[in-house]
Order: sequence, then C-alpha cells, then structure tokens
Amino acid sequence: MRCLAVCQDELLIRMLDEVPLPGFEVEFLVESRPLARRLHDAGINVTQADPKRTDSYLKADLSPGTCVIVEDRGRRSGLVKVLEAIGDAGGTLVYVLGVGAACTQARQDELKARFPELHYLSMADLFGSALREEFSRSFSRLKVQQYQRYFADAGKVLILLHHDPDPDAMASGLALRTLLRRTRQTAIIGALRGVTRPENLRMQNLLDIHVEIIDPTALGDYERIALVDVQPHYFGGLIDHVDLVIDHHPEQSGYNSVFKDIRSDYGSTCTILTEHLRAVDANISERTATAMLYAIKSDTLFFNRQANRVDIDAFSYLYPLADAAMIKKMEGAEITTERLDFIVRARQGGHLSEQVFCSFLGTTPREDFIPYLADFYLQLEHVKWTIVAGIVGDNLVISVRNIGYLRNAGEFVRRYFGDIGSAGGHRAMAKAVVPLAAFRTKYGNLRAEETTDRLHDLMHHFLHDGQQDRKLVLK
Ligand SMILES: [Mn+2]
Repeated sequence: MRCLAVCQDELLIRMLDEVPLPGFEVEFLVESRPLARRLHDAGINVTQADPKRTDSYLKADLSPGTCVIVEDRGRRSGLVKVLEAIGDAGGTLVYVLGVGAACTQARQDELKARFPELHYLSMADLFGSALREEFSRSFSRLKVQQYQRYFADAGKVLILLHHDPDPDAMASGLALRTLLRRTRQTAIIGALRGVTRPENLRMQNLLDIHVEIIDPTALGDYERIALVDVQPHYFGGLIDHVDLVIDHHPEQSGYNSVFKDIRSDYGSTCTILTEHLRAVDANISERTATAMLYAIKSDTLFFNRQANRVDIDAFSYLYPLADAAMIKKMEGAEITTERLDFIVRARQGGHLSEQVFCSFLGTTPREDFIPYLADFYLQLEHVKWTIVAGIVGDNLVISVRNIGYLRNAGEFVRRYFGDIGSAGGHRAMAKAVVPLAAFRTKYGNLRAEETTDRLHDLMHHFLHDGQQDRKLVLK
C-alpha cells in the first residue's frame, strides 16, 4: 500500500524513511530540487513537485486509497493550500503530522473544523506505535469496505486456493467468507486439486471445511473470483483476471486484479485477514478463529520461521476466540503410522556425524515424507543440519534444513544441484528436485548407502569450504 509523505524537512524525511511501517511503501514529495536530488542519491523514493498544486498529486498517481502524510510546521496559509490541493486531487486518507511548538490543540481544532476528514498526529506518535496502527487500521478498513461493496451484489463467488490446500489457505478461505458475509452456498471455497497431506486432511475433517474441487472449465461460472494465499501466475496462464487477491507470497506481475492486498513481510495470509476482520469489527466464529490460529502457527512453524510482530499480534487477538483443545488435536495429526515407518527407515539408513544427519530413503510413495523427515530429524539432539532425499517418480527430491547460522541451505542445493535440476531455498530450508538420470550422470550410479554417504560428503565439503572462506577473509 502506498503512502505519500509531503515533507520539506530533511531530518524528518530521513526519520520517516527509517520508521518501519510493515506493508507500507513510503514515497516523498518535496519542493526543493537540491533536497530532492540529495534524497534521491541516498536511495530514498522521492518526487520533486510543488505541494500546493493539484496536478503534483495527480502526477504522483494519488488515489483515495493512498495514505498522505503532510508535515505541519505551524505556518497556516501554506498548509491549507496543500490540503486543498490534496483534496482536489481526490486524496481522502490524510494525516497531518505536527512538528514543533506551533502545533497546539487550538490549531488542530481549527484545521479539523475546516477539513473534518483529516487526522492529526503529533511527533511523539511517530516514536510510539500509534502512527503505525492508526494508519494501518484506517487503511485496512477503507480497503475492506471497498471490496465488500464490490462483492456484495454478485451472484456466485469462488474463493480459490492453491493446489493441495494447506491450513493457511483453508483458514483464509473461511476468513474471507466471513468478510464477504456469505455462506457455504453463496461463496464456494475451492481448489483445482484437493487436500492430500494427512495433517491438513485432519484439520479439514475436524473443522468441517469443505474444499470443492473445481474443474478449470467451470471457472467462468463464477461472477467473482477471489484468490487467497496464492496469486494468479500460480495457475500457469489459466487465470489472468480476478477480483481480489490476498496473499503473503512475493508479489508477481502479469495479471489484473480489481483489489489486492499483498504483504510479503507477513508470516501468513491469515495474519493479513485478521487485520481485515479487526478493521471492520467483524464477528469471528470459534471455528474460523481456530482455523486461523492453527494456520498462523503452521505457516510460521510455531514462530520459528518468518514470524514478526504482526503475526504475534494476530495470534494474540485470535487466541481467546479459538478452541485450544481442537488445536492440540490437529497438531497430533503430524504423526501418522505411515510417517512413523519412514522415521524408522530414515534412522536405519541414516548417517549422523559432525552434527549433520543425512538419509536417503530410496523410492518414496509421496513427496511430503521428505521435508517432514528433514524437519523431524532437525529436532534431534546435536543435529544442526539435515539432508533427506528420496526418489519420487523419475526424480530425486532433496530437502535440506539447518539451525546453524553460518551457511545457507539454499546456497548448498544451488551449488551441488542447480546445474542438473531445480534447486532453491533460503538460509534455513531448501529443496532440490533433480531428474534421477541427471543425478547419476553427475554423481554415478550409487547404491542406497553410497547415496547417503555422498550427500553427507557434499555437505561436509560445503561446510569445510565455508570455514576456509572465512579464514581467508580474516587474514
Ligand atoms: Mn501461506
């Protein structure tokens, strides 16, 4: 979401640029050319224009959803002209930021009498959470009300999830249905491919969430389509226009959506939807709250992965509304007899030394056993890295996890498997999918234990290599 700050004071601009406003992109509009150049050189997003002219805001693409912050230094006439120009350009979400002693209560009252829509904030608010919360609350409310109106008069609505929906996708479906004030008859939660993972099936059954399997040819039957926890590019050209996208994955281009709220710094889509529900004071049922709470937990791996303040806020808000006993039951579903068999198999064929656990499982009926085991063995005492591999169809699938902070798991898979298959990930978790034939060409036609040893050697080589790099740097 955009935020345009109309400021002329360099210190204030640099401070505003530093304040973390999750989900906001702040750009500045300044009058002075030299200042604009200096800020631009410092990597700050800045436009030079006359803040008293309406066309400055039109050129800056101001919309009713753009949040505008205007600095107030107590000079009356200038500020009024700026606010009028913003109003004429269609700006509605206006915050005046009082800087200095001239910004008295009397002045605030006078401004509010003239511009009833504006919000007045003091400098002190900047350093507290008030500014951030105030902004995001009003912004979310405006956004939610807009899409609620847009969906209100539609006939059939589809809330489409990604393939093999996970807890975040399903819970987001329920949350959006609540926001659209619809029932399971008037807003279908659907996916092109259904749920398969045991713990997700268990959640689906325990909470009675119906995910309808949608045939791609039937997409045209819906008057409105909303996507949650996914963006249209995922469907590979099948969908290029939708009505609403709410997602926490990095923003993709190449599609149209009437409304979207994408916040890649959030740990789950349910975190975004909790803000939407709170912004309009929606009633959240126990079932929806339970699903959402479980989703936030599971997408952030119990706050171990990519969780931040907003996720914890959403979690604390939902907690008293949810059924804690039900969540315990869903979590137990992680362990199934099928998985237990694989835990044993991985231990028997596995190799643990120098804090690296490595296991090649051979032919594996489903891919999800592999990341499951990589996560599972990372819990083991003394283990800092896990590499679990298995054959799924014609591919070798490799999952890598770590709790160390020295080397990057994504770098490991890219270095050894990037040239023969797809390999990627981030610091703590990574995955490679390599055609078996390509793996054999590069590493030889290995027997099972040899494959385990080979993967283990690669990791030792990788970790050892890193130490040498650091020594070189130290010299
Ligand atoms: Mn998600």
